[in-house]
Amino acid sequence: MKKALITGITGQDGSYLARLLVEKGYEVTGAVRGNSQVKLTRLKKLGIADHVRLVDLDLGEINGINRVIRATPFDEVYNLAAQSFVGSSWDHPIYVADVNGLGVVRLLDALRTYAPQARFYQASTSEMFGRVRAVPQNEETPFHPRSPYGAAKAYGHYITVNYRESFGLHASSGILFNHESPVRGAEMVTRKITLGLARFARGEHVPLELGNLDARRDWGFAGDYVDGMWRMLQQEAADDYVLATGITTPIRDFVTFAAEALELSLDWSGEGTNEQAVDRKSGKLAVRVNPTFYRPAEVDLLIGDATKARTRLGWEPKVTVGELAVMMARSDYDDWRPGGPAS
Ligand code: NAP
Ligand code: G4F
Repeated sequence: MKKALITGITGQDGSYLARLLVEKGYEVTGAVRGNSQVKLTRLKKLGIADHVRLVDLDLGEINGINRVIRATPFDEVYNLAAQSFVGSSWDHPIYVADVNGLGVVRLLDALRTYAPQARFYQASTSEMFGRVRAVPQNEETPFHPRSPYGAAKAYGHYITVNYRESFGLHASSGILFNHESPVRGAEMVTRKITLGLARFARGEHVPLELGNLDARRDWGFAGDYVDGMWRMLQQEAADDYVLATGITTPIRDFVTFAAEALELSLDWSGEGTNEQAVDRKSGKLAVRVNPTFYRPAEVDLLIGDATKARTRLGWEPKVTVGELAVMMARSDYDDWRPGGPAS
């Protein structure tokens, strides 16, 4: 039985990856911060909470990392833990650098010292491309991060490559474009949209407030992307791979897809900060722009080229952005309870 460690197991990707590995017969250990406060909501929703062992580990604390790595001879270590919300990274830039950047080298150095045989996956991100230098973006595209989050993740990526080249670790970096699901963090735009519109469709007519509707993202389904992570660690040699769908969609269109899934018909008008959408049936304001959700620097366009992953890993994304919006909107509609949608 293979043994895997997943940091960030309480997050969206951690939960889906844990389910995949348990289904494949792995013994899964999940690293969590402070056992008394552990959020098991997602693991429970995916039916996996009772099938994983939890250990205490914070990426900011080297002693805990060393203890966990020394205690068990892991075959595979997936580093999914991070402060993952780009929007708040300007408020906590040093903490984000510590966890998302230095946290990676803490883990890599523990592996180098105590478990050089373990295979390592680093959760890198399309956010590193930032102000994109090429369209579409692939493994060769230079980075130009636009946020403290993206800058910290770029360090995490390069130090993963460096430990592979310096010490021969089997360390791979997955440059993943946005991937979503019904357990996506409520602060991310897709889930914010599906939660807000589900509430509206249930009759609570509170307008959904969003920022930049013109930004475009390459959105896939988290369940497909964790399969790509696993495939990377099954290769004989470690490497870096982009995972993406190759389709880019403006935020506004994701709103429309989710609205249609809930049988809402939106009438858009205005531009920039005056843009809004009214629900034709009720005549109520359903969506409006609030500039407080604009970012100090924006990533305007992401569209990935996953040719390398397709050809070398045999990886294919299966869920389209339209299907994703339907899946998420219906889930939030079904889970909605009076007084507020489930988060
Ligand atoms: P998520 O839902 O926000 O999960 C993040 C996880 O990291 C949570 O389990 C969180 O634990 C944990 N964590 C945060 N700070 C930590 C610390 N100091 N020490 C240990 N654990 C800590 O994120 P996700 O969407 O699953 O993404 C997983 C990873 O992929 C992240 O590294 C993210 O940056 C990266 N990524 C995500 C996407 C995407 O579109 N989803 C794309 C590219 C890359 P708590 O539950 O205690 O908060
Ligand atoms: O959903 P978002 O917050 O995701 P973002 O910034 O692309 O980051 C996500 O994907 C990255 C991969 O590229 C991950 F590395 C990262 O951890 C995270 O999972 O925002 C998407 C877009 C942005 O352009 C933002 O300005 O949506 C725009 N947006 C417009 N209104 C909004 C809102 N974003 C949020 N969160 N909230 C809004 O009201």
